[in-house]
Amino acid sequence: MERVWWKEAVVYQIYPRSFMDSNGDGIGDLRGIISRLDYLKELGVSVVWLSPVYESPNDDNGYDISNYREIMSEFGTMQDFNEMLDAMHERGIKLVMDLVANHTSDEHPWFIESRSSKENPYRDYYIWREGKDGHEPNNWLSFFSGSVWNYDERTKEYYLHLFTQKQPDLNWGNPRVRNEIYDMMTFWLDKGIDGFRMDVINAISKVEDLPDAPNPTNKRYAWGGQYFLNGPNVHNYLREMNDRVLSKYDMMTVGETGGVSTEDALLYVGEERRELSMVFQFEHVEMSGPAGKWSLEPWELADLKQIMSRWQNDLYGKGWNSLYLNNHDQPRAVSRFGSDQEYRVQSAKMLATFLHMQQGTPYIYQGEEIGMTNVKFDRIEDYRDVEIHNLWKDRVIAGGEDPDALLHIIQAKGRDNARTPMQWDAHPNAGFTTGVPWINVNPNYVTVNVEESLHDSNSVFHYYQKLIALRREHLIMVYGKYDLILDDHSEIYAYTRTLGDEVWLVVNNFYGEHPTFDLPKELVYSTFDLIIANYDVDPSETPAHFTLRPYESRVYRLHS
Ligand code: TEU
Ligand code: CA
Repeated sequence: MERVWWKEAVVYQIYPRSFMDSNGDGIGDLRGIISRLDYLKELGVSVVWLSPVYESPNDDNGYDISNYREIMSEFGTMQDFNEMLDAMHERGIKLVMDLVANHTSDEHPWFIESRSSKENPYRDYYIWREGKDGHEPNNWLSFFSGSVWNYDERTKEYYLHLFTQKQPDLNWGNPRVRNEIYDMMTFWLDKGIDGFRMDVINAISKVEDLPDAPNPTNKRYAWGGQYFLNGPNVHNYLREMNDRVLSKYDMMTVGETGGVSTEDALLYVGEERRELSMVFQFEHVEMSGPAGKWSLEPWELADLKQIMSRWQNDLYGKGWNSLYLNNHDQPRAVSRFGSDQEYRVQSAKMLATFLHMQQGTPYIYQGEEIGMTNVKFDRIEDYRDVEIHNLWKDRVIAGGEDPDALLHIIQAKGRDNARTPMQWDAHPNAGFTTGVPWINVNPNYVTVNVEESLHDSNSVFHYYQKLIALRREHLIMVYGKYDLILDDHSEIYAYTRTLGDEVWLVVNNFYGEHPTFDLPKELVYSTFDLIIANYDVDPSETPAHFTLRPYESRVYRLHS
C-alpha cells in the first residue's frame, strides 16, 4: 500500500463543549483547547478532529449549523480559531474539522429563506413535499424518534429532517447547494486546515420518489435507511467534491457512514476511487442485537472478532480502515467493552492495544486516554442530549413505558456518557471550569483525571503514549497484514501482523479470568522480544505458552 501521512497518524477527537472552559461560563471553548495543546503534544497524537465549532443554536450541540463561516460565540472568535490552528501546527499537530453538510440548522439563512415561500430562490435548497391524505409524505422514522417530516404552516408543506426538526436536510440534488458547500470547504482549507470528518456523508443522496419504508410491525414510523443511506448519487457527489475541492489539497477525509458493509465502504475509500481517505463503519458499535441501540443485550466476543476481522481482511490492500471504539455518540469504551470497576486501568490498556495494533488510523476520543468511564445520572433532567430527551418523550411520556427501565438503558447507552467534562484534575468540576458546567461532571474525577495520570508512570495515559510512539517507529503497526488466530477462543482475541519477514503477535484477554494462550503450531520462531504489555511479564515466559491475567495484553515480536 502507498505510504501516506494520514495512514501513519493517530487522531485525537475533541468535543469542544466538554474539553476545557477558559472563562468560567461552564462551556468548553477554543482558548481552553489552546491551553491544553501541550498535553496533546505530550500524548503524541498527530491530528486533532474537532467536533463542530461553527455558529449554531445548539439544538444538537453544534451539529445544527446556522453559519458555516463563523465561530460559535460561546466557543470564541475567528481570531481565537486562527490562533488555535497556528498553535496546533507549531506543535506538529494537524487539524481536521467536522463537515456537517447533510443538513443545516433551521436558523440558517438558507432555510429561513427556503421556508418563506414556495417561490423563494432558496426553496429548492431543502427537501419539501406535500402531505399525503393529511399525513406526512412518507412513514420514515427519524434518527431521533418520530417522523422525518415537519409540517410548515406558512407554505402548507412538509420539510425532511433525518435528525431533529431543527436540522432540515439539504437538497444535494440541487447543484447550487453543492457549490455552496464546496465553496465553504475551500474557505476552511484555504485557512490551512488539514482535512474534514464528514458527518453522515452517506445520507446526502435520497432516492427520488421517497417511498414508504417496509413496516412489518405496523409502527407509526419505520426505518427507511435503504432509501437514503448510500443513495443513488452519493458517489457522483463525492467524485465531484473530490475533483472540485479535495484533490487540490494535501488533506485527509473520514466519512461517517453508518450502515455500510465492507463492499459499500470500498466504493468510498478504494484507492483508485478518488473519493475519501477512510470511513467510520458502525458494525462493531451496533452489535447489541435485534432491539438495536436502546437495549441492554450484551455483545459477544465472537461477533467482535468476526466483524473486526472482516473489515481488516476485506479492505487490506484496497482501501484504508479507521479504528475507533468510542466517540461523542457512543458510550465510553472501557465501560462498554472492558470493565470500569476493579480492572478499569488494565482493561483500558488492553482495549487500546487491541485497537492500535490493527491496520488503520486509530482515533482516540477525549478522556479515553485516561480511561474515563460512563456516568450514571439518576434524573432524566440531568441529561442534556436531544436524542435522549426525544426518546424519553416518545417512550415514557407518550408511550407510557417504565421510566426506571429506560433510564437504566440510557445510563448504559446514551451519548451523554461521552459528553461529561474532561477530567483534568481533582479540583471541583474536575478542573474543567471554575463555573457551573453545562453538564455535570462524572463524580469519579477525584481519582480518574489527567493530573493523576501524568504522575503515575503506570497510568492509562502513559500506555497510550507508548503505543503512539511505537507506531512512529514501526511501520508494521501501520502497514502489516492482519491475521486472526485462535478464532474460536471464548476469552482471548489474538492476531498477528506481518510485514516482510517481521511478525508481531498480539494477544488480548477480554475478560477477568485466567485463560491460557498456546501459540498455533504453524507460527514458528527462534527468538522473540516483548514490544508492550499491560502487566509486568516474567522474562522466562515464552510466547509459545502462557497464562493471562485479567484483561492482560501482550505484543511480541517473533524472529524466525
Ligand atoms: O451522527 C450520525 C449518526 O447516525 C449516529 O452517530 C447517531 O447520532 C447516533 O447513532 C445516535 O445514537 C452524526 C453526529 O456524529 C451526531 O453527533 C449528530 O447528532 C448527527 O450526525 C446529526 O448531525
Ligand atoms: Ca467557556
